[in-house]
Amino acid sequence: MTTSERYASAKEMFASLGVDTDAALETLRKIPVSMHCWQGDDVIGFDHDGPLTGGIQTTGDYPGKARTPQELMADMDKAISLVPGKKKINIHACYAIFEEGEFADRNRLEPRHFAKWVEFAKERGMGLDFNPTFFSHPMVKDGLTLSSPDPEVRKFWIEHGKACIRISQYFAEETGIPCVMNIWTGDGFKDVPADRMGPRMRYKESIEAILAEPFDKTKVKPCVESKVFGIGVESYTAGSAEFTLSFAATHEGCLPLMDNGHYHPTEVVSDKIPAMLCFYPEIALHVTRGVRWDSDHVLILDDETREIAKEIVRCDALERVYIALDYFDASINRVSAWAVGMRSFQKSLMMALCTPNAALKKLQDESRFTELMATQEAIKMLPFGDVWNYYCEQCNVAGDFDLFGEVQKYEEEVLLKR
Ligand code: RNT
Ligand code: ZN
Repeated sequence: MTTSERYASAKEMFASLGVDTDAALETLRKIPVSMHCWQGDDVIGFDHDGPLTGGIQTTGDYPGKARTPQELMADMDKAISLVPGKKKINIHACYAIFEEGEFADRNRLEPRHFAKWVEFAKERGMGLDFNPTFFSHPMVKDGLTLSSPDPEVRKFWIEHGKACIRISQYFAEETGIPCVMNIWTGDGFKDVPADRMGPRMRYKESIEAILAEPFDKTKVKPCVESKVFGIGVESYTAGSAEFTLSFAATHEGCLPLMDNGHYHPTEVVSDKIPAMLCFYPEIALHVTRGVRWDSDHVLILDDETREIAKEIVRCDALERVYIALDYFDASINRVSAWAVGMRSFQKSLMMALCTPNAALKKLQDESRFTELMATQEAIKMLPFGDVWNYYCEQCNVAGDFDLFGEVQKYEEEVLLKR
């Protein structure tokens, strides 16, 4: 049977449950998923020679990592060619691209230092998301940036944040697509703090100072990302869940960003999404896979990934949730890491879109819980794979079993020659 024949049969099966798979794929094609540039070089960037520091860590030393903007962009292009549907590009301030002999420190960054990224995005018809980089830098003093007791340190990082707002506005204006700008710092303490509120008050004031930089709220979407702990800051983080949630709730135009690696292991972001949508017009996500902790493993098609996508779809919130991926595995082929992660989230979205959500809601509202459980279990066995394969074929990208071959070829021809 051909892929189309299989799809035709699957389509009939889904239709008998009231699901229009053609419409689902049409929607899927238009949902932007932001691909993070930092998977390509283990979160290093181009503005320093040092290691990754500041509460996050990559592990592994797989050959072929990108060392220059050209290499990173080429690798991203390869990954993009393996991912169906609409993409956005997510970059960090440390990925500034300087002219030969030029350098600007983080607090002096200008839009022109990102002109090549704008060109890259525009040529591919994609939007750009942005992140100030509050790590891997000598002005991170004793692990602190925006919450530091040292006013000079705070000033430096506030200037960096403001510069990033201007760059984000430039991205939005150039691409015509809003730019999500995410503020995450690793600020915190390894051991029991003597003052928990002081750093948070300073953090609050610093973010307020950054957001005082004028910007168009329809173009720039500043976010605050929370975290329960980081490497070396196990006992306390300034940007805890309550802190960032309350900050976003009380500062118009600022969105809460949830990274599903940043909570206690039995907390799930899928359940937080519908709670937050009751209050926030828009929210943002970093989708990752934490294995026992915030390990940033490559996204796969696991239960929580599916559940996150389900909530976005069944809350009818595709226009209200900004989806970005955030993980970094240095132990495997990085192009494959991007492609597998992006495809996994798109598969999750596809499955959510091909689920008879209204019928299931009705069962719940009518308290038909036995039938609900039996039906939800039956849905798991529907021929989603036939729909996915057809989608890949329609989008002219490799099917799941061809993906590795494509990556291997690129590895032999390009990555291993570095
Ligand atoms: C770290 C946060 C943060 C970073 C990126 C690189 O735990 O998740 O979002 O991963 O900014
Ligand atoms: Zn994150």
